[in-house]
Amino acid sequence: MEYSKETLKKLIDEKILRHFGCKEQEVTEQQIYRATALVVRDILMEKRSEFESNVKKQETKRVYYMSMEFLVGTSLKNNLFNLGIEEKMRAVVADYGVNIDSLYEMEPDAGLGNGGLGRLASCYMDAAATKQLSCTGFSIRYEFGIFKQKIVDGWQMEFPDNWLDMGDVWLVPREDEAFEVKFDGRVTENWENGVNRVEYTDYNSVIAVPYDMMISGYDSPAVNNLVLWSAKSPNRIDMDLFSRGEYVKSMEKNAMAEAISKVLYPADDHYEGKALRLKQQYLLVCASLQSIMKQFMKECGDVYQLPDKVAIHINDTHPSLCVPELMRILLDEHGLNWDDAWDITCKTLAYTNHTVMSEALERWPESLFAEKLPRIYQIVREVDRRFGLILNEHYSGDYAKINYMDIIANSQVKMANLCLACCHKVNGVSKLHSDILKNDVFHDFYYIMPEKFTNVTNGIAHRRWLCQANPELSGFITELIGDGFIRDANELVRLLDYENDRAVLERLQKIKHNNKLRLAQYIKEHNGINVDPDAVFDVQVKRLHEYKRQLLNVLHIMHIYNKLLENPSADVKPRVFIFAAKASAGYVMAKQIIRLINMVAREVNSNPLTRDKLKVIFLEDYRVSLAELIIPAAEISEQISVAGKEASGTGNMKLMLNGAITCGTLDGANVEILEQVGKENIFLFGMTAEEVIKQWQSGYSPMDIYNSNQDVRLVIDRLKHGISGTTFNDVAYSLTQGSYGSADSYMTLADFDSYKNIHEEILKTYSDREKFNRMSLINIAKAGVFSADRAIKEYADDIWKTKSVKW
Ligand code: 26Q
Repeated sequence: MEYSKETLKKLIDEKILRHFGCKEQEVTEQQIYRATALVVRDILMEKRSEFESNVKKQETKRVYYMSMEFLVGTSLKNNLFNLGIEEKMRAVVADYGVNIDSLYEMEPDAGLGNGGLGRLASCYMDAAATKQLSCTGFSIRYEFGIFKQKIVDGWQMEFPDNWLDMGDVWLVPREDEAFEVKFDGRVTENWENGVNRVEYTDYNSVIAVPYDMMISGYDSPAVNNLVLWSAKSPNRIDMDLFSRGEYVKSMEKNAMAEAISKVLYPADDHYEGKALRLKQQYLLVCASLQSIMKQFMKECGDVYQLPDKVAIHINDTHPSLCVPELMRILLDEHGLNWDDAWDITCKTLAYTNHTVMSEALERWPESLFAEKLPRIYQIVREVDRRFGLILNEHYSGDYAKINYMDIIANSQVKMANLCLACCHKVNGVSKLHSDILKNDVFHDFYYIMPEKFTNVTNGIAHRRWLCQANPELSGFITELIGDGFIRDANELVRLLDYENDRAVLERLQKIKHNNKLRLAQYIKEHNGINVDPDAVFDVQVKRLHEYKRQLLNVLHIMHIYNKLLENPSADVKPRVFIFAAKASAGYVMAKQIIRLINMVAREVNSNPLTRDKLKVIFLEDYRVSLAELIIPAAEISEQISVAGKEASGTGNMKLMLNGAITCGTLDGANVEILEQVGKENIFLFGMTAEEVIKQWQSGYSPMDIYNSNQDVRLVIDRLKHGISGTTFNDVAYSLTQGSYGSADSYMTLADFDSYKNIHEEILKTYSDREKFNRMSLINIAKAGVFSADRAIKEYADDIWKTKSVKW
């Protein structure tokens, strides 16, 4: 259905009257925001019902994307854009005297994720809907998403993110589709006439209530659902306790049940065996699988056909309880034998790995697992026993290998091994990462089941990250090559026709300048600092982690500062180094690094000798909507992880698409960016993944670098002597001495010189603006392969074996 401006206006008027009982004259901006969102929601709902009936008619294979995180960001602009009614709606709200941009600013981010993995899930939902796939996302409706970050005296402080206050407009509660989820208790097995009857008693129940968030495709009839589960207590109060006068205690159980969906764990770097996290994971898996099976039984009814009709994707190991839970359903509820149940489970599930860092691989304490999920534990034990037999066949006598590959070993349940043993496909998220999985981390699995391993390089929602975040650039590209790139990002290569067109290159520079002005304005408002929009904007935005090496960036800035102090009148192009990053709340070193960046900023920005040539900005509370402001203004994209550690990176793709040039190591998807743009259009430095391993094995000694490299020594000594009155002895110690005998684990000092040199090269190149602009154009032109549309098609074709719904 087409919506005219008049219809939209009428619909909003109705909402205002019905929901707020007021007329146009009395309405507040916030009420207009809500009314507008509700009208958009109704439009989506109508489209969704149409799309669903086609999915049913065509018996399309359904995909379910299970993820503990979906970093949705804001929805109003995205939905209006995808529905093709943004301009109309702008005019409608203007009739109320409101600028639609101020409605956009009012909307809180749905911060239901930490970083890359969560944002990837959201980008994929967008692409799947655009590609007309039937794809349902499942996650948790955290009452509090990723914390709000404030910087106080250089320190990160965390505050709760009460997003539901305003963000709930996009959620449609479905109390009628709630499911029971059971924890704790005891399991007994009885063999009756050759049938194993499992009895589960003394358990504690939680009710999982779904909330639907609709996700529309761009210029597409498809509207899919992101289903978010909320935990509710089954009994409002415990009447036994209540009647005994224990009023407060009677409420306690409620609170315990409802705590499950209270808050997102803000760690994305290391895994912690917390009972509440295990319960969150089981809530997601158990409720989602019940919902999937209910739909499937209604539409098909033959469990043996499950793998033909349903694909379930496990986004990292966080939802890996899908393996034993689907087994449980098939065994205990459908009465299948083990072999058939296992066959169906393996063929239905696929798993994406997002990390090679061993501290991030999930391992649950066996006792906790057995206590919280007794039936699931029994099933995992049996999977482990049978997998052990296979391992014995292949690696008989090699106890170290078998121990490493076992699902249960040393009183731990290893979730990645469980996924590898079961899922029919396992993929890494960039070519390099997938190679490392095959050749190193999971080599012994690859050896016995090579057919499972595959690669799908990550992708990003280019419509959000280019068309919506950078409308001026997007508009200019449309002038040059038409608007076909919005649907098919590969069309961006046609920009190469303008590679030597002076006017085009200058216009690109002008657009970048405007975006820099917009960011400079924000910096002025939030940090109280004036930055020169003609300076080079050098950007590192991502979660804070040692392996991502924000420390290398800030040490190098300290070095530039030293050089400037030696020669304050040097004729160098001014630079602004921009950081934004949240650290996991318990990650002490990460927080120290944030403090260091802020203290360096304080000193550098206030020194009259240097402040016109060098500025350092730390923008607090990095989130999707802030990324949408920073990325279009970036000229240099810092992707400087130690090679071999960053599985892919997706910020690198977003920055490239907006014309920033990558300054990076050969890590993750940077390798594929190089492949696209060629070595003349990227600033590469540092050791390769292989060199990192070699150097590590041959005994890496950062102290030797400290002793022999004066630039390094000056910077590290400065950490010890203090910056803006604060010393950073722990940071200096970890770089040179290190605890547990591992100094500079991420080889920051080893790559220092190479990093310093590449930055000199960057400055040289920037002084030839035409050359730099051409590099920028080439980066935009070659970013098409990094669209999530490409990635999602690979998942659909190679892993899920599903097709677009025809229209
Ligand atoms: C695990 C257990 C307990 C609590 C938290 C976690 C947890 C949560 C989130 C562990 C890891 C994460 C997130 C990881 C992540 O974002 N990885 C990134 O995924 C991106 C998408 O594939 C890649 O581009 C990045 O390279 C990778 O670091």
